[in-house]
Amino acid sequence: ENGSNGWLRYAPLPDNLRQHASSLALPSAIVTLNSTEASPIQTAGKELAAGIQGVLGRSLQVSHDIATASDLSSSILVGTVATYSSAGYGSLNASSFAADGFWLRVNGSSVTIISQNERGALYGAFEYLSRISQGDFSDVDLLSNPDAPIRWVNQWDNLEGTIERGYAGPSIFFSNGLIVQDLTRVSQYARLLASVRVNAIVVNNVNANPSLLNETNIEGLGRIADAMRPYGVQVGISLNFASPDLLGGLKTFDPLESSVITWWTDKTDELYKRIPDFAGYLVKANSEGQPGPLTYNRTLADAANLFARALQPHGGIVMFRAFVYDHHLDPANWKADRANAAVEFFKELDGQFLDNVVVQIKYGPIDFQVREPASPLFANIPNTNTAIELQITQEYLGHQDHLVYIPPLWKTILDFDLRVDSKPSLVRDIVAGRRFNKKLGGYAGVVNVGTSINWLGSHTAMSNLYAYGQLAWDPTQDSQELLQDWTRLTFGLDQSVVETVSKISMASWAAYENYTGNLGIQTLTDILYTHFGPNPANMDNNGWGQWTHADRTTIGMDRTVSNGTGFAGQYPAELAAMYESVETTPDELLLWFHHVSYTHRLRASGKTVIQHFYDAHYAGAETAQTFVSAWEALRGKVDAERFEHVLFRLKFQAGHAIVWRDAVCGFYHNLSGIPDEAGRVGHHPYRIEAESMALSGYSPVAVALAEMASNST
Ligand code: BDP
Repeated sequence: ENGSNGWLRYAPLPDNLRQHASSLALPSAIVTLNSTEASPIQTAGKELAAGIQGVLGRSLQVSHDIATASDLSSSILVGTVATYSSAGYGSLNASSFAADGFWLRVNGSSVTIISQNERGALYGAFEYLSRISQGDFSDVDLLSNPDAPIRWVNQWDNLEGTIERGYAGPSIFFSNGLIVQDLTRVSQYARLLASVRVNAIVVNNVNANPSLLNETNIEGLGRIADAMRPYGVQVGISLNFASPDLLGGLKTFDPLESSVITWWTDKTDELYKRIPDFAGYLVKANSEGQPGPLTYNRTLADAANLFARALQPHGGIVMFRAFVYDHHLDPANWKADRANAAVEFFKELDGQFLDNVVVQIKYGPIDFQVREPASPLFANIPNTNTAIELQITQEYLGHQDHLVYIPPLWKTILDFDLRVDSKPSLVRDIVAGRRFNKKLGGYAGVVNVGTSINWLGSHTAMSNLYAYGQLAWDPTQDSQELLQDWTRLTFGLDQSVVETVSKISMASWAAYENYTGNLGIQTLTDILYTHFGPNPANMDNNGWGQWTHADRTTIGMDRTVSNGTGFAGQYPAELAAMYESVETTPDELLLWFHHVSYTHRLRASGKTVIQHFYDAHYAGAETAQTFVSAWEALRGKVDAERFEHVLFRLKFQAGHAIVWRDAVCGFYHNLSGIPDEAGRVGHHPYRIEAESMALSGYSPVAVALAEMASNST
């Protein structure tokens, strides 16, 4: 049990359920209505056979020729609306199927899986397998359509094989500037993605290397696409905007220059020649040192449309990132608020993007912090297709060394009502295209799996990938129910395992927020590179605009219109008014929107801000300690290999939560001089200081953030 199959283990059912299953009339054959080699329907047939073999120990034959299929009333029939009717089964109401949607009917021993396109049938097969893997053999008649057409993942893999913000080893795609030869893991990854209905992947870093577009690498991308195609996962790439210059030698990358337009058009045609179902481009421009159209005084829309025109004849799309900002801001000028950037750049371009452009917006206005308000950009470009960018790789959330189940955070954004024109305007309805009548839209999740055998370096982190795909398909699903399905599929059906994993996971985001950064102050981490351990001191003197604006008596970014950076005014009127006032801003975002004294009292608890900091950090760290004992109680109920692996990480997290607690509490205690009412801060109860340990081979060194160390060393 090394985790390589993720949640697709098809583990044998426990004896009682197998016995129950053997008393039922179950399908005895599989018929796939498509004989094309490597089509998703063929994959569905193979997957069904393997799954049923694993779960029930029965071998079923797969046939493509209905005439020889034993008995259809006890078969699993897999096909599309078109192949179903041409095979003479009657006609289905094609209009009730969206692209990628499927119909699954289980009627005793007859199982029917029909879809509009091929990959939909594969999704239906995975749905059936998920049910029987969890011991559910009941009849069902389910028509399931996706909420949004775009359900992509992004990998931030570099051509030399490293991964930006990847915590699970080197790339499965690239090595030494080339696409790797053995793509076995790439197709296994496609299998995992298809099982949660992800339909495309961007394989390289948004900080893109132009040589991905050379001839050898285009051929390599073709091999990646071939490896993923049987799972219905289309391939796209990130572009370096300056490629016509850097790779093409044109000495310009002006998006309106005809030589540049021709260069991109030819490149795009070349890609489609090798990869006819190529998904499209992802573009990061004029952000964090990346080249972009602003160099030539062209707009971001000029840039996006350049690619849109090249892709349009082939049916491809451009995901154009809204993550555009200046990372050389002057910390002394705190009103130059990075949070304002996306709306400032994109609002005036609304309506100028072509139909196959989608603006990809990070969920919050800054950068994947532990708590952010929903990005106001979702409300400001009603005439533009949009997608939400979420992050599965735990960049600011403890890498994969801390267990943080993220869907509850994502839900605060997806379910958030932006009240555009004082009408219901949930973020999930905006990105699905419903709210503003757009055809395109959806989800992009930054994943960054690596060569680690369990994909993300942590078994439990896989729940985030699982739930990401499921929520992109249907964002109204319950985070806890998704987690429980994932747990049964991953660790088995023992109820105590399901309850424990559920309890830990559902408590994890709140705990992490408690020990790393409260009241909307963001994750108080090192900003300059690692984004891992605590470094509250660094929050105010960086050029990256992730500021807390803390001094000896006050803290928080005043983002009001009246006295602050004006950010609150980027929201539609009702919300702008709510965030403008300290009285109506929800406590969890207080310091995101307001600059207050440490002794300001919170509305809900009546505690002061500083006392809330102390209490929350102690509470969060204490919760993290309970994860260890809760997991330890499962010894013997989870296979030893994964049990120890998870335990090791939970112990690390428990310790690191204390480091976080003491560093952040100590820092604000020193800064404000305000004592902790409970008398804990500065005394470090429960902590074992380095001085009291017997260690050999170590010598004391001064530590830059004194609060993180034992007596400053
Ligand atoms: C930040 C990451 C950086 C990415 C950037 C992005 O720290 O590595 O390149 O976002 O999303 O969160 O472009």
